[in-house]
Amino acid sequence: ATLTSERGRMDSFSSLIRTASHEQHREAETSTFMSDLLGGRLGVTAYARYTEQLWFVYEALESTAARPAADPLAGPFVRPELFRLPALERDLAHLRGPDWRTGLSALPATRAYADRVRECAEHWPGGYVAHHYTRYLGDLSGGQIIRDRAEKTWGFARKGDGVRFYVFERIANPAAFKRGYRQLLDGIGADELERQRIVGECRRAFALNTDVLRALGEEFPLSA
Ligand code: VER
Repeated sequence: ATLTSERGRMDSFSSLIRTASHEQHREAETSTFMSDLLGGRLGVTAYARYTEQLWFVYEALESTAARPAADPLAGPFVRPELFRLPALERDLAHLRGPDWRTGLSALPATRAYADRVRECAEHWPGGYVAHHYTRYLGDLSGGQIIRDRAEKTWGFARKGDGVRFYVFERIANPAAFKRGYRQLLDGIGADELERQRIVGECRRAFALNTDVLRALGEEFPLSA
């Protein structure tokens, strides 16, 4: 019985997704831009530019959410307490001033990422779940490390304007939330083939993130 339950846990869909994107997680985490950001080597302009790219991604995830929310497979994942767009907009107003919307621009890599998210939101609930997982579970985990670094590097108030994106005010216990989220993944109403397709879309989501980080790295090279 122990063996079976062990195996059951190892083979769970949430573990599968996590393992499948492990290599790419390392790649994103150790990208030049992220390393420089976490190393405190970038100016606040680079951080603002990064936050701006996130706005396009979350705009795509959240302005389209009504459709996946009404879908039996994706619906349970769509939770208003996760929504990041209002927090991002407050951060941008702080970083860029009240006119932040003027001159907001997506890098080509960001445009491609947002387009793919929107495509999934419209046509493929399973794909939407893959993008949802890749962003929100990451924000609830490593996002906290980025927040801490940003507060220290650029002097934002703790959990205040500038880093509100990383603060989930309506999620009191992130660890418990993540456990619940993984249970949702494990119970997802998708057959084996669809599960594989979702894992594939997760890999694609990571690749799209890495593309954005690479483009940002090119825009903000450290002066030698
Ligand atoms: Fe990750 N992340 N991450 N991350 N992450 C964790 C979990 C996690 C971390 C740290 C951590 C990304 O970048 C970072 C993602 C997705 C992503 C920890 C746990 C750091 C320090 C960085 C960057 C510096 C990026 C760019 C992504 C993808 C967009 C996911 C999906 C998860 C949840 C894994 C799971 O299933 O538990 C400490």
